[in-house]
This record gives sequence, C-alpha cells and structure tokens, in this order.
Amino acid sequence: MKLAKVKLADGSRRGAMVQGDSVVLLDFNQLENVRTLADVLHSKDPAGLCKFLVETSSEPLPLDQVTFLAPIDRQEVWAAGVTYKRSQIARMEESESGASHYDKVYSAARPELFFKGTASRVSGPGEPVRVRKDSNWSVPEPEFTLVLNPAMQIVGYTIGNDMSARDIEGENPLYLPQAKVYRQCCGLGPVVLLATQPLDLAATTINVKIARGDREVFRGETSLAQLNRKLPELAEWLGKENEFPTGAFLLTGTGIIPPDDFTLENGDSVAIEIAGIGTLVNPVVKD
Ligand code: DO4
Ligand code: MG
Repeated sequence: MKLAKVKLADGSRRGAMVQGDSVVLLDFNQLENVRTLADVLHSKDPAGLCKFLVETSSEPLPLDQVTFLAPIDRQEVWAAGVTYKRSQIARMEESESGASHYDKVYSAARPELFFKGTASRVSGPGEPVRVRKDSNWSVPEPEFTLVLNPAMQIVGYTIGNDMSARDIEGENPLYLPQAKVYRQCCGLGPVVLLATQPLDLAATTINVKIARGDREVFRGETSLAQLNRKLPELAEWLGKENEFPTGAFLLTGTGIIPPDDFTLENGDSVAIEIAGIGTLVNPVVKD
C-alpha cells in the first residue's frame, strides 16, 4: 500500500492512498488521535487504519488532479553514508585529508550517520532542491529511504535525494554539516510504500536521470543488492542512545555518483526512480 500527502485543487492538504492511477482521500477527522500521515504511519496497523479512514463521500481522484507533497510531518531526517563501494571510492578521491576515514567507515561495525535536516529543509515532488551558492561542485544523491516510527521500526520506504556539496565536504570532513544541511537540501517523496512485504533487494533498483534543458547530462543505476549494510542494522544504529518521539526518515546512502567533472547547474532537473515506489522529480536551483 502506498500513502501520500497531497494538495487538492482548492488548496486543501490531505492524506491519501495511491491505488494505480488514482488517489483515494483519507479522512483524518474520524479519530481524535489521527490528524497527520505520521499518526497513521506510527500506528500499530497503518494499512488497516488507512482502510478505516477512507473518505467514502469522495470519488477517487486521477493522479493529475492532485499535487504530491513531501510525505513528512514533524519527523527528523537523518542519513547514512559510505554504504556502497561507489561512495567509498568517490569520497576517498574527493578528500585528501579524509580518505582514510571514508575507507575505514565502509567496513567498520558502526556506520556513518548524520543529521540531514528538519521538515522545513525538505522539498517535495516538483519543488526545488538547492545547490549552495558557495559550492562549485554539487551532486544529487539518490537514496532508498526508511520511514521509522518512534520505536525505530521500519514502517515504510520512500525516495530521498541527499543533495551534497562535494567540494565543501572534500575540503575538510569537518565541513560535512555545511555540505549536507542547508535550505532545500533534501528531496523526499512522492509516496511512502508501507513495509508490509519483504523487500527483494536485487529487484529494488535505483535510477537517476539528470536533464539540462532537453539534454540528458547524466544517468546512473544501482540496486539495494549493492548496499553494504542491512536496512534494520542502520535503523538500529540510529536508535542507539537516541529518541525520536516524532519518528524519523533515514536515507540509506548513495550508490550512484556522477563523474568528477559533473556538477549540477541552476535549472537542471533530477529524476530518481526506485522500483516499487515511484519517481521523485525536482528542479535544481542555485541563486
Ligand atoms: O561522508 C560523506 C557522506 C556520504 C553520503 O552521503 C553517502 O554515501 O550517501
Ligand atoms: Mg548521501
């Protein structure tokens, strides 16, 4: 089951279930303790609750009659790093001083985890993601993303874009928070796929296409089979000695990195497709 937050033609924002080519609205006024998509995701039985919340007075809407919003409420956004071989190699090449750190963290028991942002820094489908003005080498990082409830259980999956300033990160590993966390630094959406079925890692492919005008300037592909960590292991490390009363999103790292002479430009468009979830498209701004 796929859940979303959508905006309707009259400007109202609603929770919804996506079924094929249509969107079924949910009525969040039926239960006192369910007001947001996060309340549904954090409930004991999100799928059962959604069926109960279906707004029977509305007809399903065609997908093109709604605008998909980032599926986040008050959760924190975190990210894992250097979880694919491709990322380990790229980081070691970009950073003279940090190379050994990236080398070691790839195989260390403790993964790299960093704070990526708050809902205020997240862009939904179609909203701009940003390249910092003080960066001349920035890339999108297409990442399979876990939706975690306050008990740190994986309740769903979505698509994440961990926008990254490679020059700032490469200059000094201590600049990582500035390379990673700034306004519009993260894309999320378009839907949350409930984690009710076991994942087929090899079939969960992650594709990115970057367009500049009508030209495709980069495309890449990987799959979860290339991920060097187990998904529950990443969630468990995030939850150690920490509390997430409003839940969390955890981006699980990138396995796709464009060549070193590639940087995003103002006006580019980034499309990330993950099999079984959908496609997250964002325009890029640098202004
Ligand atoms: O250590 C740098 C960040 C790594 C990262 O974001 C990734 O591998 O996806
Ligand atoms: Mg990343």
